Amino acid sequence: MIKITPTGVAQTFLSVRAPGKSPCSLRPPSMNNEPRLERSRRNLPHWVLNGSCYFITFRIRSGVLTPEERLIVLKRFQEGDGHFYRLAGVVIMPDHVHAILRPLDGYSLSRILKGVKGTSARLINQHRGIQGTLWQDESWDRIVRDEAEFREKMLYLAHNPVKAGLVGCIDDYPYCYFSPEIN
Ligand code: NI
Repeated sequence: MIKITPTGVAQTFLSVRAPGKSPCSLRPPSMNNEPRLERSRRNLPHWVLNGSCYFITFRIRSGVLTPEERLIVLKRFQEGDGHFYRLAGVVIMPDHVHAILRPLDGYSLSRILKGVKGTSARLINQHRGIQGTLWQDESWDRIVRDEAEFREKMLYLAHNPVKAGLVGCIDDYPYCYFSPEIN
């Protein structure tokens, strides 16, 4: 297995682990049979083309999401992938969500966020048997300007559950997704 160094060259940039633990990557070795750097060069540029890729964050209004509720949010994000946006990565934390995505033609980021927040809130409210506002109205977003920033943000996503002490290795966190296109 390969671990991260500051240069990141020829490394799998999504390898994330807690300090002192053995390295791990996001995918089983069977999916990593192509040289990683080659894959990155071929697959990354279209993600960051024309300033069309966004790093987004939104937060729960109060309380936390149960594991089951985190799966509901994850599923909503994955269901929109290929229809309204291309999803590079998403991590559902107990009280907030980070995602990196590229809207498809004809879909604005605000419309996408409204959709994913609205539908996930409705499903979670149903699950809880309550009504009310789940997410904070505001979402935070920024354009991912280049490949370096894309890599940095993807790593940031993958580090979240490890940094929060929820798991020792991102592989062990079920409430996240990273596109197999990216390695
Ligand atoms: Ni976070």
